[in-house]
Amino acid sequence: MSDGIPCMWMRGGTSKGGYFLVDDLPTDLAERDAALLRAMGSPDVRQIDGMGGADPLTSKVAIVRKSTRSGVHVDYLFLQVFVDRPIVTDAQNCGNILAGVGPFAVERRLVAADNGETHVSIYMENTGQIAIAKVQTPDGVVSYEGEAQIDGVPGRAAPVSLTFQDTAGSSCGALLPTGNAVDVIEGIEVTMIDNGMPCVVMRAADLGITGQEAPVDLESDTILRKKLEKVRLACGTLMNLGDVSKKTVPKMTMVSAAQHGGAISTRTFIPHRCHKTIGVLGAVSVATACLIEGTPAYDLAQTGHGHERKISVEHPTGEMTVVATLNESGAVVETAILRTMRKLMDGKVFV
Ligand code: NQM
Repeated sequence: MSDGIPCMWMRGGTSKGGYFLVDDLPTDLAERDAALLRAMGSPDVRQIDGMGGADPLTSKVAIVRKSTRSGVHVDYLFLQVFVDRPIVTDAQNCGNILAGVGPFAVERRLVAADNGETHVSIYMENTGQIAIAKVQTPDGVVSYEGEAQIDGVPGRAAPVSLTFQDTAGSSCGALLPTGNAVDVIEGIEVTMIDNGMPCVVMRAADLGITGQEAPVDLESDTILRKKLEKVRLACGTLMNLGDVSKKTVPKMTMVSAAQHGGAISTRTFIPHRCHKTIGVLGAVSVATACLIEGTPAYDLAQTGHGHERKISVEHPTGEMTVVATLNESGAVVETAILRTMRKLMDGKVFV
């Protein structure tokens, strides 16, 4: 048993995980990953001997440091700790855990708080891009209480708005890594897209589902899961992600017409569990696909008009609205999303 590693446990959006200062973790990466696996209780489907919640969405880590980059407050590295395999990967970013990074940075005094609202600029190390988080800091102290509500989380909390610019090609090198709005893989029309998160977007109907099924039912559909994994492995290479068999990207989103007044309806595998909602940057990428003519999502989506579009992405437990700003040629140049977060525990985790 170690002397314990200082950390804060937070809910960030619809995810949950441990937030660490880089200096509190071993510098040797193998030692660091071993400590994080032990902290979460992985590998074990129940994560009974650790803090993880037996779900990829609650087995996440943020490592934060004061930034040396000009105009940037903090650097944030996201790590996904697999639940059932001894793997810790930095191959994806996470916009939900990002929602807690600004408050954590203020709490740990990496950023001086303003009276009212503090704008924290965050360099996302996984993708080399910047996000701005607006954190509520009345009297210079982080407030977790508030009236904001996001689907997938009960109750209300303080809002954190996240703004992203230049997220196209975050991990794949280009918004449409194959250069096409649509490709046919394993007989399915797909859009391979990366506007902050590598995603494969397909029509639900082409996979033989309605797209309104509950995640638990989709997870028990072994034929669907096999098909999705075949498509995913093929797309991973085409998306410049290499062999993705041990990676949590690309995400696999099946779209259908919106049922509740939104722009589009989604069911997303991340990639082996079906998301109860949808990831933040995943939603940004899917919303972007809705705006590109020729994609399987384009014809199904209701995206409105004008330079600022509010794209409500429906998911199994509600919706997530992506506010997309388009330039003169109709390309998405900025996106914003509302999240909430909450500090759950501040102390030490024993590994
Ligand atoms: O897409 C889950 C989540 C995420 C990632 C996942 C995320 C994002 O909901 O930015 O937030 O897709 O693995 O936390």
